[in-house]
Amino acid sequence: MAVLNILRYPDPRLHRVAEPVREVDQHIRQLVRDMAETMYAAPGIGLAATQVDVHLRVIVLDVSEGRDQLRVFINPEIVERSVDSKVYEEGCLSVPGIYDEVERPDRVTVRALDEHGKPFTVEADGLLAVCVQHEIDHLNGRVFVQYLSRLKQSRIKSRLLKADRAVA
Ligand code: GNR
Ligand code: NI
Repeated sequence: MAVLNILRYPDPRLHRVAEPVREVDQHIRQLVRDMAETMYAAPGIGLAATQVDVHLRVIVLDVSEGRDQLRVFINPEIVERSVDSKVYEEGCLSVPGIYDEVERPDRVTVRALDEHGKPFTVEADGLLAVCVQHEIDHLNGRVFVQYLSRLKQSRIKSRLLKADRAVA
């Protein structure tokens, strides 16, 4: 097991589009374990492979209170979205210290493979719906700040670049 390094916005690698997993094998299961360890250590409620510079369609997520209900989504697809939307204050491990409101469909139905390659479907609402959409965005090279105004995006960029310079 290993805690992996998380890329920080505005790293251009966060905008790569992840490739579908061809076969859910031991290599993928090891990636899932490392991603779960990284997510719990951060701590965060979700993590997309893109954030650890692996450009495969793999997500781990745990929105439970007890932090004991890991969910794994491989090659996730949103097959249905609700017409009604909801605004939620989002954050991201790749955009530390920044929180802002994003509007998304309130409920989504997601189809994916689990860590054994078995297909499943989940109807997500609440925090799970927010988080799974946020993670699928990462796989498509999209970071939540891209829903914000240009002005906010450029302020966030300079703030994070400055913070990174301060620790370097
Ligand atoms: O830990 C996380 N919290 C969070 C809060 C509100 C909306 C989305 C998230 S996901 C985030 C972890 C992360 O960056 N996943 O990509
Ligand atoms: Ni994120």
